[in-house]
Amino acid sequence: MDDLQKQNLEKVKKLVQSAKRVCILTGAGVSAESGIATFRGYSEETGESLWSKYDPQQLASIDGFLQDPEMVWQWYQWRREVNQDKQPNPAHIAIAQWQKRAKQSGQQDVTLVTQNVDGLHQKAGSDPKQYSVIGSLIELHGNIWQNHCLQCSKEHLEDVTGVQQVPKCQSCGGQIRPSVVWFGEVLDQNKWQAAETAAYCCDLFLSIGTSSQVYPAAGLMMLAKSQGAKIVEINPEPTQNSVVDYQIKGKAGEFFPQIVNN
Ligand code: BV8
Ligand code: ZN
Repeated sequence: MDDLQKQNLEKVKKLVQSAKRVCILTGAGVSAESGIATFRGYSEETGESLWSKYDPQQLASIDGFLQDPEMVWQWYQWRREVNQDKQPNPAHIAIAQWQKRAKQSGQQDVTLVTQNVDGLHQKAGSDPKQYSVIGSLIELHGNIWQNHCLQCSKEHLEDVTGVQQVPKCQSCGGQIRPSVVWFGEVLDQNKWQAAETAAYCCDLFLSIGTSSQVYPAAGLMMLAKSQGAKIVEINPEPTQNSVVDYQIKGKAGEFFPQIVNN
């Protein structure tokens, strides 16, 4: 690690200790060391990213599902199958432990906003709240382990392991779909408002493992900056975000525990 990186790391450790309100935004990169494929860019652990092999408009959009429900359903069933045994890595665990310490001490608010749908933050102990209270986990893009009816939105609680046909809703006969936010769909307004509040009110914004290309999540960093927050990015491939104050060029699982466990 070069001297600038070492200096950045020391400065970020101090920021973490002195911050009052922290907003953490994570993306697929925080789960790469758990063996879950990212969407863009390259990850040592999982090689080629999903969007280099599949078309997101076909497989992660509402239009794609309406066009070919079976194909989209089966792609999500494949993703659930390959990811069902994946475990949280040191980054997920360090975030969850920091949140717990902060809640116990009452000295800091640490709110976690994730774009990830893999459920690993929750598995690591971060606490999802549909309608966030400060210090919890906000799953902006939903959760791949949950399903609901496209027509009446009723939750579908049946176990769908191995189900290859699109299940039918028991209430209205509609189509069951994964409870994730697809391209072209609006985010849950309560979650989005909670995420905006966390970014707006924080004095430290940590962007971890995201390519910052998907909106509106990618706009949270700018919102935090506009209110004077310090911006830290942890990513082996630094993004073009010009508002980043401290760039930690490295893996989340390697660097994040060093930053918060001191
Ligand atoms: C919406 C589904 C209102 C779940 C996903 C404004 C401007 C431009 C475009 C838009 C805009 N507003 C809306 C849009 C359209 C669109 C959009 O943003 N398009 C982009 C691509 C231009 N947004 C939407 O449609 C959103 N809806 O805004 O509603 C509306 C409605 C209609 C019309 C207009 C507006 C909905 C967005 C949600 C889409 N759903 N997924 C699923 O199947 O997973 S997006 C998908 O990308 C995932 O959710 C993912 O989380 C998300 C973001 O990707 P990242 O998490 O950043 O992951 P990525 O692979 O890209 O990057 C990983 C990074 O990790 C890399 O940088 C890599 O270097 C790094 N890394 C690798 N290893 C490590 C690491 N980092 C640390 N440690 C490591 N070890
Ligand atoms: Zn229904």
